[in-house]
Amino acid sequence: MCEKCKEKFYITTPIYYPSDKLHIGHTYCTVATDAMARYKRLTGCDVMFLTGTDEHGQKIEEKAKAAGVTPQQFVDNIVCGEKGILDLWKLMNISNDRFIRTTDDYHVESIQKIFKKMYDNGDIYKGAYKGKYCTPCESFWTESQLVDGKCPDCGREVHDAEEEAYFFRLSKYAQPVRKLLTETDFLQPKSRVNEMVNNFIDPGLEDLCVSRTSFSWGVPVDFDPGHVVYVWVDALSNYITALGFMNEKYSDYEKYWPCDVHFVGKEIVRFHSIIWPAMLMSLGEPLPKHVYGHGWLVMDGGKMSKSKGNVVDPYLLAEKFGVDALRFFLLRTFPFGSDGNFSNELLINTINIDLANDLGNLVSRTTAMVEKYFGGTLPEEKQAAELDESLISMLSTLRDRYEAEMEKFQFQNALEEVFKCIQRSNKYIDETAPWTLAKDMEANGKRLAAVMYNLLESVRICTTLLLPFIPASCEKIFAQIGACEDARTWENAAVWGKLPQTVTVHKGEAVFPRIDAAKAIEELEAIMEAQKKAVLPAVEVEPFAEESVDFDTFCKSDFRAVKVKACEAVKKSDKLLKFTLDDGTGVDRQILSGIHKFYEPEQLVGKTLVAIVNLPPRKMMGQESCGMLISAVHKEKGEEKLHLLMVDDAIPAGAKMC
Ligand code: ME8
Repeated sequence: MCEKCKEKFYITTPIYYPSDKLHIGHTYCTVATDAMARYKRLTGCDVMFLTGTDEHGQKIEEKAKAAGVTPQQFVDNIVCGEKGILDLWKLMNISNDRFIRTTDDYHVESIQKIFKKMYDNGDIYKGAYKGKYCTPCESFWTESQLVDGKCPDCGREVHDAEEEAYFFRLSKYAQPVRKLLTETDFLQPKSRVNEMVNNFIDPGLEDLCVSRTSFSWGVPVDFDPGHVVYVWVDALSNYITALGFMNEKYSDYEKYWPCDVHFVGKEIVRFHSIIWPAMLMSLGEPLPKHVYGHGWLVMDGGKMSKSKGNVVDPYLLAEKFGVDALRFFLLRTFPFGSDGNFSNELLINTINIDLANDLGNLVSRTTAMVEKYFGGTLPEEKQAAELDESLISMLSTLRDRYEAEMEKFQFQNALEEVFKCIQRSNKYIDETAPWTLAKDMEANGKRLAAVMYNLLESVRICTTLLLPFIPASCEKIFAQIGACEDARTWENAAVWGKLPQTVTVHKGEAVFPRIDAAKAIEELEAIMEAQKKAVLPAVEVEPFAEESVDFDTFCKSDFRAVKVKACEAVKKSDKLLKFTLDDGTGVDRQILSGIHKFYEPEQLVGKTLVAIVNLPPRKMMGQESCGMLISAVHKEKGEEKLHLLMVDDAIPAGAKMC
């Protein structure tokens, strides 16, 4: 087909905030988009795959200030620096055709023109904004949208904010957008439609504040200095500015717009399915065909986030298990539309079961047998048998079943279809028992050659369909089974018999070696625990009590200096130490304290401590405790720390603390 006649396919990921290093959750969306783009290229489409970075906003401005650099230096480092976003996409073998940064000059120029066009057509007007603002999310919220008084997206504190601002007449587009969501398949999966309509459109769509004056790191509104364009107007427009909309840098807008699908995480579906179509309606431009809101990768039930210390580093996993294994795991394990709970066990099991056992074994057994029984090259003459038919028919129709799932963005199901065929092929080895046939080559040589050929054909078809997911590994497999270019095409994935009859195999290294699960999990857990600790605050103290206590009540507590005469561990207890104390009364006082984790008894003998002595006596492990020793407690890197309050030894036993 000539280049011009090729079907166009335009697909995007969200543009990422370069505020922190990206984690495996971010990688998920980009890998899915890459698989889709590679699949469409395989089918013969002319694909435009766009990704990029969303570099403006208050959060970046604040982070740069805290780091003592300019915002531009700050984002340059996260985008282009070592192990930055560009490096990560290179590592993950992401095949994007274009990369946009919202700080690129051509994008800035387009944004100013887009803003002006909507202002000129009356959809943007000047007003004053009062509301609740969440700084990390850069979002204004109305009182009714808050959840327990906090930001509905991230759950953090919001604050009152008021500023002169421009507004976009989002309310004007409520009905057309509602129609788009409810009467077309624009927003997928379908389950996300109700959420948008019930939570955002039907309660009343308010006009949207689209400029800010409280910070300056953004695209300036060129006709009103002091205002910068709201970061979401700036960010969403990337999908058209990157094609050359209202700029001279590119000229692909006519060719690729409207977009076939925007892949986005579920928390930003609101921006893509309500604000974005409304903006395009205002600009008089065509709407994207689909927005697909995928689920989150969660860990221990919560979204991964750096502040929770539960992020998983894609560099670490790719280094340990290989890029393809990681790409495969992400799309094979979780249905794209739902949340998926990440765990190291799941990752390693998926690699071991699907890649090492099923696929890896099929390839290595097949190539090893062709080498062993035929010196690597199959003979021309073969003998078919009825047993082959079910395998051949399952493999010849695989492409259609796979295609149906890929067209719905159901990666997990598409891979399931492929792996059913791989499992079927492994079963075919057991059914045909080549090692038995090989015992009498004269009688069974032709039959054995047919069995081997069928296995190689199965591998070829499955590998072609795995190309979008594990491209580098597929190349290795093709080389091992001797598949030439022609045998690797989409067309031939639905045609049986495309490997030459006298194909030569080249058995190589195992493409997916088996992982020692217990060892790998132990190593990963140790690394992740260390990472978790590294993000915890160095020192954490208890929040101060909010309730005040009146002076008389406070004075009722009798704090005294006490001297440690003896100290020993309580038998059968890991925690308790028993203190014999001189409290100045002439009668020894016994106090038990659960601090053995922090002190050995011999460290404490002779010390002057502080105890509260008028608490009612308590029994612990059958022994009486008359009072409580006072300690300072805090956490360091999440670990509890305790220091007994020790005072000057010159203070006599029994002295009152007041
Ligand atoms: O939202 N699992 O950028 P972002 C799955 N700049 N996906 C996840 C995830 C997880 N644990 N964590 C993040 C933005 N993501 C905006 C987009 S588009 C015009 C502007 C996904 O860097 C998230 O859902 O915070 C989103 O789709 C993408 O990563 C980028 O997130």
